[in-house]
Amino acid sequence: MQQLNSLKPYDGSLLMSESATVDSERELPKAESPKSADHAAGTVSPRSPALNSSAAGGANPAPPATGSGDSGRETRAAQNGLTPQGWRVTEQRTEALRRLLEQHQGERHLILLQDFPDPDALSGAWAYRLISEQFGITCDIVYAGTLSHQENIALVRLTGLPAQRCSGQALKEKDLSQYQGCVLIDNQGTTTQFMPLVQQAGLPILAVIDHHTSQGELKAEFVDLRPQTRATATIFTQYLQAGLLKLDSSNTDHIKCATALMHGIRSDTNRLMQAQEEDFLAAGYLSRYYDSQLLNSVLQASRSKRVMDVIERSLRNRVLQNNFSIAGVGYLRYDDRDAIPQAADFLVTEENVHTAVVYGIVHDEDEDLEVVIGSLRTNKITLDPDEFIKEAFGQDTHGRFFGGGRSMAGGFEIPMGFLSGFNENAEYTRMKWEVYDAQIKQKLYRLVNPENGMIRTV
Ligand SMILES: [Mn+2]
Repeated sequence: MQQLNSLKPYDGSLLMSESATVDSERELPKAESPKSADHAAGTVSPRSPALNSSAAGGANPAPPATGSGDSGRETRAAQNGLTPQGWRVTEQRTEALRRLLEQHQGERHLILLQDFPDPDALSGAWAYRLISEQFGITCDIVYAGTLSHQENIALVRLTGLPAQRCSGQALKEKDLSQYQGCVLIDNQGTTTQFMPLVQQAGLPILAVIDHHTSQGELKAEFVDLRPQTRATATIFTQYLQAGLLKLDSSNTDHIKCATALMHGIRSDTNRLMQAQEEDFLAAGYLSRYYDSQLLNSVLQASRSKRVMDVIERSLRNRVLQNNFSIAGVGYLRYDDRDAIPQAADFLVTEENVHTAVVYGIVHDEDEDLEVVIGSLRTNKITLDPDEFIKEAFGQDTHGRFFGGGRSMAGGFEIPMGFLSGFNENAEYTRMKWEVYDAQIKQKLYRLVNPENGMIRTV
């Protein structure tokens, strides 16, 4: 892998921002191949032996949800990469969701995504919306932050994915009384600024469909939490396979949604390199419907100049110490915050570097908001990003960590409190950055420096 790294020119076209680190050596050579995305897409071609059994279902793949015998169930379970028991659970949950939607026919629901929605969340929400339409339910998909990664922007633009940004003043003024309930997809309400408003308005949570570890008690009519599943898009694909919505190849919305789900699975499994059997088989099912050219266009989305500039700053400012590459990039706009994980993705490809940490101060002048955002990427199997970030930065006064956890992958976020806010004075702004830069470096060096024996490994 090191060899590949050192020989390979930078191929940045296919980096996913919030996909986690590579956790298995076996997977590395593929991961570093310049054409890895094509390879990954290739794994879902009908030639793949793993998918032949699934393809054998023929042109009418959606099995009836209920009322069939156990042998049929076993076949379908095998097709979905689940044990018969696992498939039964999926069928039961699909039925429970169907009942929920039946009970709420004709209503209007709000689908809440995390503030910085990724393809997994976006595609799952779209699938939910299409499923709900069959029950006369209207869904508005909203997020309170921004779409930052160029691939996510491309996904929404190219597929016409019906998600709306609702931030700042629009968020405060959002009329929630038009909704009868809300739905959380690929999150549990802890990563959306909408949650306090929803609670204030007394809007009931109807459904939570997510694959992150449980983040506390949730009062919802329907909960499908699967921490063992790699992507929410996989869960939704299984709902489709269980008959909740019959995909139709002549329906462009279905084709585009299948394409989005394929992208969702890919991006949450590090281009399928961390996919499990059920993810591959979900992708295999989608391969009958998705538009590979459209997916290719999404993946080819180019970076903005400002993102390129942040990557350049990370290169210029990086400090190498004990195979760690650490770079502060100064200030960047809120809309470009995804440049940070992308810069980290790039720095970790340098020879003799196993871990990269990139951070900067993200500011939103409209909102007068400033926050330190950072991202860690590692190829080191024994380094757990979650542990490392928790160890490096500790907790706030409420005992909350500044990052880590599966929902954050290798990300961290440090509020600036009293020092937050834009200042006209360039000298002041520079000083403020230098203080944060020095403080973060000091905390990281404490772990990076092996003399102290403090590198946390698992
Ligand atoms: Mn996800």
